[in-house]
Amino acid sequence: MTTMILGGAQMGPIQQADSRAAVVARMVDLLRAAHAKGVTMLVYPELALTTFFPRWYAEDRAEMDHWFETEMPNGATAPLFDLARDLGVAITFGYAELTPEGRHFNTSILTNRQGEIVGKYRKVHLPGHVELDPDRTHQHLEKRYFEPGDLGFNVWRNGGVVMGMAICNDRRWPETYRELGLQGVELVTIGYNTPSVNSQLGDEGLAQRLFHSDLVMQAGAYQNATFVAGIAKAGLEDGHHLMGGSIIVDPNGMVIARADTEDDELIVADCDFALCAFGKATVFDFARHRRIEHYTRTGTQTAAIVPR
Ligand code: CDT
Repeated sequence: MTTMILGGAQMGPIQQADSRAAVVARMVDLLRAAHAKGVTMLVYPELALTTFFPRWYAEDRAEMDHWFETEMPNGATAPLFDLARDLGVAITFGYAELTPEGRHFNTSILTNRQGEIVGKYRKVHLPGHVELDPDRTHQHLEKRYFEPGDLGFNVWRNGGVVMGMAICNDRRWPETYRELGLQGVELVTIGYNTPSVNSQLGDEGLAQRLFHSDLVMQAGAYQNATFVAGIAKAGLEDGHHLMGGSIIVDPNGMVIARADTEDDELIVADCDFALCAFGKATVFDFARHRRIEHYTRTGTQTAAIVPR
């Protein structure tokens, strides 16, 4: 059975003025620290190379194109890919992707331990809004700058483990985990940038936002008998606070590693993927217990239809 030392590379804030080279240097430091602890799979946050730019409004969307990568790897990220290959550490991280056709996605990639990209995911559940919203305390314009991912939820066998990716807001949706669970996922990696304040509910409070983050990932892990690594970009970024709370969750839904800072911080967990097999063969043996004849709404209906 496969075991793996899994690392989560939480990242502190990235300011608008920070160069890609400076950010990649921090990622390289985290990678070296992870390797020193025996990590062979390292998870970085969503939009790991830049500030969380969707908080800024630009009337002309093209003004934001400088935050996007047109190829991956590229000159700026080459040192990270090179070191990951040399150390034999598989990595996953998020970035803004601008395709040759001019399409914009919130993307993450997965490499194998040879430093080759083996998987790509484009964020499906884009939160926020399209137009400037003066009623919010801050903007969250992902729906303005990205289109919904077009690749769906896929898994890849990587280092003997069935891995799938999701990005930030995806973690709040049970459909994310179940789509991956139905492909036998054993590790779901999720990078996130979550503001500490709800722009539409100021008194919600950080404790409740952290609780919701834990809640959804622990439930997703348990209900699909999979490990989940949810890794934050945290701290005061361009005057806006992002929450931390990175965790690694086991297939029983238990948190087995947790970050306690809002800075660059490595968390590590020794994962025995045999743990996934028990849940997948018993209470969450989908083949025996799922009743798809009663699930048609889930795949065909978006909004709730409420009886009058
Ligand atoms: N990056 C991202 O998806 N953040 C969202 C914030 C939602 S508030 C509009 C999240 O779910 O954490």
